[in-house]
Amino acid sequence: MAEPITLTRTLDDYKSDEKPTWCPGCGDFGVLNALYHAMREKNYSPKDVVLVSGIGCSSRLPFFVSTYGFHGVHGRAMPISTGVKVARPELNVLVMGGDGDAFAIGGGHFMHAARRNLNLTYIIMDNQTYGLTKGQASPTAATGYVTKASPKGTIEAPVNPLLLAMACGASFVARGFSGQPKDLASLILTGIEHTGLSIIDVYSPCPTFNKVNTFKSYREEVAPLPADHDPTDFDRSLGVAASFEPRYLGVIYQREGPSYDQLLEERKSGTEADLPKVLDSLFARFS
Ligand SMILES: Cc1ncc(C[n+]2csc(CCOP(=O)(O)OP(=O)(O)O)c2C)c(N)n1
Ligand code: SF4
Ligand SMILES: [Mg+2]
Repeated sequence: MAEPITLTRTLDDYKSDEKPTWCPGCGDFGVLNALYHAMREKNYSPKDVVLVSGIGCSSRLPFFVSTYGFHGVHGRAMPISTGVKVARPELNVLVMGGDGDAFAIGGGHFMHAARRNLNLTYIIMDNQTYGLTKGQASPTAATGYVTKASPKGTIEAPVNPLLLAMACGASFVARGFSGQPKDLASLILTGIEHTGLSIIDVYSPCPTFNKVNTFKSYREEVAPLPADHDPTDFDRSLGVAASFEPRYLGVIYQREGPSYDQLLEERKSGTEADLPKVLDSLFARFS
């Protein structure tokens, strides 16, 4: 039996000196709190954690945490975290950002991250809008979403992040809600403990710009997973992921298997002896 972890840290150990700059009532506060709790539950030393984000209101999150952080480029949280994890696999790397960051400008990276299966936790604060740039429609915005840039409402269908992740080969696909931060903390913890990429799409309302998808509307629409849900059953999990009445919360799909970093370690051990030869040939080519 695993030794129980003795918690030696408090939540304050994970808080930076920067006070969150989000609007009052922003859903991202709930995600931040859930993250503090999950890290404390793991008893992480802040120096062993790296939070990587893109650009957006949600991507500011690393500022408010006392760990290492990398506030990157819009849509590029995944390439940056891939580099960090491959270079320093012993670090706990969590990736975060918005729905625009993940599924619009970062959409191509999302697909490859899902199939690559690095041992990372990706928390998407999905407010179904571009919060930072004043509320345009994001890829998850509902059809008909009215903004200053789409005064007659959008005519596109939204992407379903869970189905997208599953189609791209993700090994852990979950949905959370920032209005239920306790459940969200345990979902993040489960994601951290998963071997491989855990993708957690979190409903995190933007009360300033999105007047459609609110704490109230989500509360009416979400539901816990059916009692007999089996997250290892891919086919049935697809149906659960596709449902909008209700929108299920929890681990929708999970499969076991080696992560990219594990496979890379195996590969490295076989080729280490060749490394000087490879370097010599590179120097010869570029000198
Ligand atoms: C290359 C590039 N294109 C566009 C922008 C403008 N921009 C900044 S944040 C953002 C969208 C943010 O939306 P989301 O990722 O959903 O984050 P949120 O603010 O909603 O948390 C856009 C389009 C940018 N900073 N860089
Ligand atoms: S604009 Fe929206 S997403 Fe951005 S901080 Fe304000 S409430 Fe949050
Ligand atoms: Mg957004």
